[in-house]
Amino acid sequence: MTPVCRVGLFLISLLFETVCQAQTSPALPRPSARQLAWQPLETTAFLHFTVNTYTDKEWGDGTESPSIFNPTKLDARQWIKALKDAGFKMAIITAKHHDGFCLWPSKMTEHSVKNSPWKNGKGDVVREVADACREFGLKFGVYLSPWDRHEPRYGTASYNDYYKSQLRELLTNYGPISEVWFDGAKGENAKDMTYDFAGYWALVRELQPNAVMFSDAGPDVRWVGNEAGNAGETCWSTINTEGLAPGKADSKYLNRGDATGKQWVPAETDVSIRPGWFYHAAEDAKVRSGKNLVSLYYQSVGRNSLLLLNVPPNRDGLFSEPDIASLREFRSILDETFKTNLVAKQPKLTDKQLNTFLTVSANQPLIIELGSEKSFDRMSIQENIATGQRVASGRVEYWNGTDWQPLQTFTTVGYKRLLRFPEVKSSKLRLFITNANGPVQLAEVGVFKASARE
Ligand code: FUL
Repeated sequence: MTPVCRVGLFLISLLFETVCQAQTSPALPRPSARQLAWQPLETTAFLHFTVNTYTDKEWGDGTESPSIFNPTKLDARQWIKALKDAGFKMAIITAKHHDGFCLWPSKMTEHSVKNSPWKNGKGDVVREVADACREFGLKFGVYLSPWDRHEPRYGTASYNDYYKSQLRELLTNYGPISEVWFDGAKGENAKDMTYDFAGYWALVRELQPNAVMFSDAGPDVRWVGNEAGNAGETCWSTINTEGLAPGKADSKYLNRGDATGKQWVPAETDVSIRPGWFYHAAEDAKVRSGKNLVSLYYQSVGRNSLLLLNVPPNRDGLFSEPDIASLREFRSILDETFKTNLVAKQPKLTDKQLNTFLTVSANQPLIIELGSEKSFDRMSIQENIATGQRVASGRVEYWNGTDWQPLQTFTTVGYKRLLRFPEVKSSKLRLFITNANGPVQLAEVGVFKASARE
């Protein structure tokens, strides 16, 4: 072929590709690189720890003396190892909760670990957690409460400078930060205060461009709308953020997302392993069981969300035994359930890669062969979300030897949809996408037999 022909052919194929793309891919919102890296973390942990751990409160009022903070056996390696063993991929520490007490020796205030008896005021909880995360290969994130009940500047414009200076300390002194959590909570009688969120967010982008930012409605990650561990059965990663702000968002809207949303802001499901967010000895017998945590996994990760499970360190500065036991059982059950994908190997659909996919149009049946008759009761479906989220509804059927039988219907898929149904025996299934925003990029399909401990 002459070079001219080759260039001609190249141009034609480029044109063809462009036309095809224009036809098959309406401009759907897509995740940014940082959101795309965040979504497959699946199980992440929250660490709520502050003076409340010693006062037995959930919200401190800012008058607590730093002298009460004394976690004499504090061992962040113990926390992070327990999380690592349970398959968690990130830990987020409450560097400062609403009481204003700082777990790191901030230069901006005296209200911090530096005036506590712990390590004679030389300790830094944030550093210990960041180091342990690095050692065990977890990502690390920080929670810095905008609502501050201790700082006298709160309620004046200069509080925004105070907050930004603290943010700068956290974002520059502790290595890579993967998530910054902006809590929208503010008590009813709190002083009036307009937060400079635009300024806070710009600072995070400048200092830690790979970090995702959480607040009720993004910019990168949104609240799931409840603290019970329930993502919507329908859960779009898209919403319209206009008019929404931290502390000002309709929780039902956040829970389900919006099929017509213009911004990609996936839901994060934050929930505690105990009734409270902070450690209370009286709740030692109320720790969620491993089985209960597995249900949370289905209700969050299995509904296109991410699980942010809070495990609060106790007064000694350690995870308590019941919490560690539940975490261990949680992972052991999940491992057993999802160990063997019963789908006969299909390049693209069972290679655990989201970027290799089958393109499926609405109502075009997809046969999923199991190779021989198998017993199963769980199914997993994933889209290639790098190019957006498309599935709005679908159904699955199984072959009973004579006929196709209904198995389950579902709505959104996105990153991952997990289906639970009573056990059936069959050699093949049939999947229909019944409604979608365009040709679906079906990335992964799994069929499983759940652990008897679920
Ligand atoms: C809420 C706070 O008020 C709780 O104390 C906790 O930190 C939770 C994760 O967010 O808004």
